[in-house]
Amino acid sequence: MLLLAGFFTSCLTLPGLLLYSEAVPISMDKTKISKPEENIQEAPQSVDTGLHYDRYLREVIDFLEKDQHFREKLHNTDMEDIKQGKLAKELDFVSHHVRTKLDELKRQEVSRLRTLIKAKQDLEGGKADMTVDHQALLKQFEYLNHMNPHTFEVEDLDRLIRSATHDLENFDKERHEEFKRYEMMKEHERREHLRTLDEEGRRREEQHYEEMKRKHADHPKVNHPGSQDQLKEVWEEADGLDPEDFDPKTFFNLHDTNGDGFFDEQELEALFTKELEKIYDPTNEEDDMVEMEEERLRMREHVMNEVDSNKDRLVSLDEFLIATKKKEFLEPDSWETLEQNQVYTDEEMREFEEHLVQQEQELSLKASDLQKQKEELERQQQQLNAQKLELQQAVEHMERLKTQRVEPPSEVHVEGNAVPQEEQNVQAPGAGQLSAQQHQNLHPDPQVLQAGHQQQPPPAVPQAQHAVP
Ligand SMILES: [Ca+2]
Ligand SMILES: [Ca+2]
Repeated sequence: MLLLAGFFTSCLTLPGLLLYSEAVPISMDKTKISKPEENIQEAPQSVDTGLHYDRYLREVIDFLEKDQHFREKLHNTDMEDIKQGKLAKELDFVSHHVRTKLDELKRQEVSRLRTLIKAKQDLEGGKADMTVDHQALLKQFEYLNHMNPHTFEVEDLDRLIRSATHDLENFDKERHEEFKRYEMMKEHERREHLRTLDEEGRRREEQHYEEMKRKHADHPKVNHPGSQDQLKEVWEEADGLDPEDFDPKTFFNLHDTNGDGFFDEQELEALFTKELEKIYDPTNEEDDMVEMEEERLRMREHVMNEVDSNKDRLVSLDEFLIATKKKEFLEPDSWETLEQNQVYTDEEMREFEEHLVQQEQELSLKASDLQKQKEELERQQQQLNAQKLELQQAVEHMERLKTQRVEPPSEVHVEGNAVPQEEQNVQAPGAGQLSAQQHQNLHPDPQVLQAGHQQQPPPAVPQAQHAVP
């Protein structure tokens, strides 16, 4: 039973969006998509959830399902309890072998995260001598307990389940928001473009825009997603079967591509391709393929809401068969397509544009701040240069004074002054006076040192010189 895996992989997101739209020329990463053919053989395999920790998530689930006890618990725990963390506690009863393997998976994952952090810092040009608080950086990854990087504990499983559930549940919401921003940006750019045109150009552009809108809205009737009419069309056109023979159970088995007994989100979305092709053609200027994927998402959400009665984000055969008996299945309302309603309100558009203006202002403010900083630095640099020049002149002046005044006596070496010798005091009686002088010489004013000293060399200095080891 792959309930947990099914639960997570049913929450399919970006990859699911793209899997059935290979011909669509939108620039997104398709490398993460696992091919449906690969899933057909053997036991059903879980599909990429689209989460950045997808691999870790799937490996943990795979290993847990190898454990007899855990598998049984999984089977008998309902989804709400799983989300509440009841299942995680069963980890304590999992076999030693599986626990060891989980520890290993966690260590690998922590090490992968560390590598990521390091790579990110390298990219940002982090300094070598900067001490990096890895612990603090690891904290941002909430799906494992970073305080204990070595073993996989109940808390790790609990965190993993909670994070994955939360992240996946919010995925659709985020995609809708992203799509809204996309549409507003498109409109904003259109308006900006209009501003650059003269009156005649603007008139023509507006006319063209309206024409494209009309063209896009002109398409064959779209069936209500999940209705008998819609599924029958798939049955007839995609499966090449006789509409007279339409049988819901056969239909279900045909389109449960990975054979796990459920329609997951990806499998549902695949059912809408026929409908979407009525509205969208990638070769048409008026058809936006990003909008097509939003429509696919809307359709899947609608069917999931109607049919998935236990809310596990999977449609079981039973749920499907019950739905096919309902009035909405047999006599559906018409489906309101995406272009029939603007996805953002005028108020939202106004806010969006205000935000853009604000961002621009912040950027220019930052730029002028930087310019000021630069000017200040230049001013300081000039000041420093001037000070340096003054200093240089002073040194040169002193050098000149030195060479003019000093006739260095052959025996006297100024450097000797720097040598303090306690023994000298012992060796030479009455050297207290000498010592005081030496002391003075040890801490001289460098500017008067040489001249003053050489004018009146202390009598014992040459002697002291000889005592230097
Ligand atoms: Ca399935
Ligand atoms: Ca269900």
